[in-house]
Amino acid sequence: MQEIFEAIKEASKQIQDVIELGDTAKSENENSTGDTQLKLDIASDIIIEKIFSTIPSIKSIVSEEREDIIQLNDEGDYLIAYDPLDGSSLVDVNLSVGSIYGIYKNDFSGENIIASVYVVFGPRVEMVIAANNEVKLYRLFENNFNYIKDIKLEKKGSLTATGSTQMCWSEQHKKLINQMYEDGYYLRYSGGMVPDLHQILLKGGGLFSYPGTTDRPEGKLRQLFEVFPFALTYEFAGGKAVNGKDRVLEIKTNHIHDTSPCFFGSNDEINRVLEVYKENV
Ligand code: P6P
Repeated sequence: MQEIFEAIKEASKQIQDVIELGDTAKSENENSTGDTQLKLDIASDIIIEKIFSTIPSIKSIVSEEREDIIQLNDEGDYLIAYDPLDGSSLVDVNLSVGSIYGIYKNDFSGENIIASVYVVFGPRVEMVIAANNEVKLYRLFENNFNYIKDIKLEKKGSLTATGSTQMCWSEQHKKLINQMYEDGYYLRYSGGMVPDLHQILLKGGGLFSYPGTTDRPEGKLRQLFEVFPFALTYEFAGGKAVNGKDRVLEIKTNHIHDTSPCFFGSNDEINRVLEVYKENV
């Protein structure tokens, strides 16, 4: 699997260059979930596919930007689902964006994800690899990704980040978030899941939530290349990831672009979610 991590490092250096070029113009296309594709999205996707197609151990890939699975090597061992540049529209306002990769064996399902990688393109470029029950942080400096430290979540955190708008939240979610504000949690939400989840991991913990909402009852974030990779990362860091009731990595995927309500966090915060969400408010 090391060759996959090296391939992601190389792709990330090229994506950083594309971001600096800053062509965030809209393309004429929409992706399979109806999001308008920016030229940045398409350029990043092409960079990743080109590099992955040189790695014999990769059997097939799924991209947020493509409708179908792309077969690469029949003899390959690994399946990779990725979001080439999540939150790309934030480049327009100079906020951090990121790439997300889920590495699977046998099939694209929560129970078969074995590793995940995400890359944050911000004031610095940082990469986090979750594998073998460990989460390791690397930072790009002078063209090398240097190991910085292992990441571990505290039992209880202080930050909360929650998506969508209060107008679209369920009564349970309103109760959960209002309780957290009353209990002194700090709201830290940029609209980019990669930097938002990275901040909670590095700043001692808390809760990131993108719940089922009145306009998106099944949630907004995609299972294979957004939800499952971060679920694995948070679990390997000592936290948990649920959909409001069940462990995220045990939910069933019917289509490669399926979404799921998702809550990632430290143990105490996830226990809050489970408590509130089991009530009929
Ligand atoms: P909302 C970005 O478009 C994204 O997919 C995630 O990165 C982010 O967490 C979410 O959508 C933001 O959604 O509805 O809060 O603007």
